[in-house]
Amino acid sequence: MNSLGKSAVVVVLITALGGFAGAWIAWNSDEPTSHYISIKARQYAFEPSVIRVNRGDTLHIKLISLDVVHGFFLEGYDLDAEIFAHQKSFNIRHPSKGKEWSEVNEFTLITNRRGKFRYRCSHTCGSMHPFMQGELIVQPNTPFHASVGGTLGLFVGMLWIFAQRRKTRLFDNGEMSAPPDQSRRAGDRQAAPH
Ligand SMILES: [Cu+2]
Repeated sequence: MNSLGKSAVVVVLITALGGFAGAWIAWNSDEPTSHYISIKARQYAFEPSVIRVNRGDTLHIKLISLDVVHGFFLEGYDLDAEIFAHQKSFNIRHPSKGKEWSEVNEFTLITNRRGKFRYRCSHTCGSMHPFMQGELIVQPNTPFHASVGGTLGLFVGMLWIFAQRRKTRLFDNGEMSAPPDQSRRAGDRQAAPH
């Protein structure tokens, strides 16, 4: 392999290493944040209709209905709710654990699963009821950290190549001590007749 090929391999390795380091840091250090979210239900939408958080965050959720009885079923988190119009409290249950409702003013959810989870109205509330839905997006944070790590790695790799090139150039210009046979040839050239 020539020196250019070797340099390329080194840069790729360092970049990948930086990326992995960034991803590893992200994986182990999702800083948990608390979010206080009031979700308003009305015919036929949830407000907000998209909730974007990071994995490991704690969500304190209040559900409010502005008109009729609505439901709130969150995919992937085993949660269903029943929201009565203009009331502070609402009912929740965990479908996998039974049909009993419990009345609460707020519930807490830790976003331990990544991905997109739909929430939809689970109580028939009118003609457009099937379209009443929103989306909880739980982001991993990983791509950002990995790209920062990768960029840093690339930068270090470039510096390394630059240092290598510079060393080679100094040799070529004779500014650094060259091997003996080369200096002799340079001397011969200078001594040649004009
Ligand atoms: Cu509804």
